[in-house]
Amino acid sequence: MPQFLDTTDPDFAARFDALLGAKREDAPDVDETVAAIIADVRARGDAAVLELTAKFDRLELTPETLAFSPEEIEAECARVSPEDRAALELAAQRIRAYHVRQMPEDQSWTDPDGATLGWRWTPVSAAGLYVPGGLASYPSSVLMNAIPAQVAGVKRLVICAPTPDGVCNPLVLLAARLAGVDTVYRIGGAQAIAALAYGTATIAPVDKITGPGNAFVAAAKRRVFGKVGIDMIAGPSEILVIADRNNDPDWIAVDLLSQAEHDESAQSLLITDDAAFGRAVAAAVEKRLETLERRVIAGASWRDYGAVIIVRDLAEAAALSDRIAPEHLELCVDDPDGLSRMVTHAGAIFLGQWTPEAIGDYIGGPNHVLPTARSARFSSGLSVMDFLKRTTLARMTPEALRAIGPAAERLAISESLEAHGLSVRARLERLNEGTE
Ligand code: HSO
Ligand code: ZN
Repeated sequence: MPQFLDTTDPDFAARFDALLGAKREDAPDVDETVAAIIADVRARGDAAVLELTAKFDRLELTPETLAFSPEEIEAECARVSPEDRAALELAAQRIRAYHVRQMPEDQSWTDPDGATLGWRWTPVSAAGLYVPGGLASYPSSVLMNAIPAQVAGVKRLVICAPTPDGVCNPLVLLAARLAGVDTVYRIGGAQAIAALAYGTATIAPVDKITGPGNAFVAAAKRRVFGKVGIDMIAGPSEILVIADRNNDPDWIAVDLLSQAEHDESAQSLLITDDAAFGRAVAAAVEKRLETLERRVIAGASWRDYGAVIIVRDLAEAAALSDRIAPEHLELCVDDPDGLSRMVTHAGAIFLGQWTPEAIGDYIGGPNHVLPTARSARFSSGLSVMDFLKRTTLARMTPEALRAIGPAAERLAISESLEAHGLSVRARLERLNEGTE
């Protein structure tokens, strides 16, 4: 059973704080190992990558077989059933249509002083997407990472996906192909991140690395940040459902379990203004847990980190939601739009009882790479913007320099940066000579 909290309980504030502060991720300290792996890849390049892949993934590769060949990709994609292929294609199409709208526009204007100013967006030249092996090798995540990069116009898009014992997921390769990925390397772990960041004889370096991974991958991404850009370090999944009594408790139960089943450290929370409904949902979760394939994982998450919170009204629910700043927020209430306007901090909002969060994980269109661990207070989900950078533009005319240059000179003097001031003064003097 999860925790039950009630905002009228005298100890509510303390218990809510404890819930927010609970340390869910017990990431092992692998930083030293990762530092050594990165140093090894930097020093020995392909040889280190091949050795580490043989050691960790039990896979003997050569520089020639590091990447899947076009024929191998073709053969793997042919193994995908027509039904799976159609679903993946629909997902790719919907995710692309959503992300195309995110493309920001360049701007340019001339201000009253005569200065022409603006900015221009350009894509990073190359991006590397990490796709974990094993349980968390999600084709949907390939689409969610690669399509924004493709829409942004990234020229070279590669994937690193470990294939322990040589086993790969054909849907991952199909998703990569649908999203315009150029090359898929069958390598993983910190060695893959190091190869992407620093390059080897076979793997050209990239400028930006995105995608989820285990503790080694996360530590490696942290370490190469600065040499390359990274997206974020994603924590375990979270869902907060705000539901009134006009819902089927079983629907809400499976929504809560949909994120609990990701990870024992995932967190599923229910806020409701009806205590009896809250108890009914908790009972429905227990019932579903009897048969759910991932009952061990989902059960542990629900028991250790799940909670049902009873509030007086929906305004109270919105205020608590903002303190939680959940990755996913489901609003199963009569007026989801109204409630949504009362909420500021959430990675993604799902409005109304016909919008289970799983729609967002796969097919809705918005990205499923979202801020976790309350970071929705200051950050957003993955987008086209993550693969773009902005260059500012400024052009002065003689009149514009005459108008605003003296203030620049003044400020340069105040900072004791003489050459700064002189670079403006030299031009202003020419103008004062009247030759321009
Ligand atoms: N809900 C996860 C993403 C995902 N779900 C992938 C299914 N597949 C992110 O929090
Ligand atoms: Zn999910």
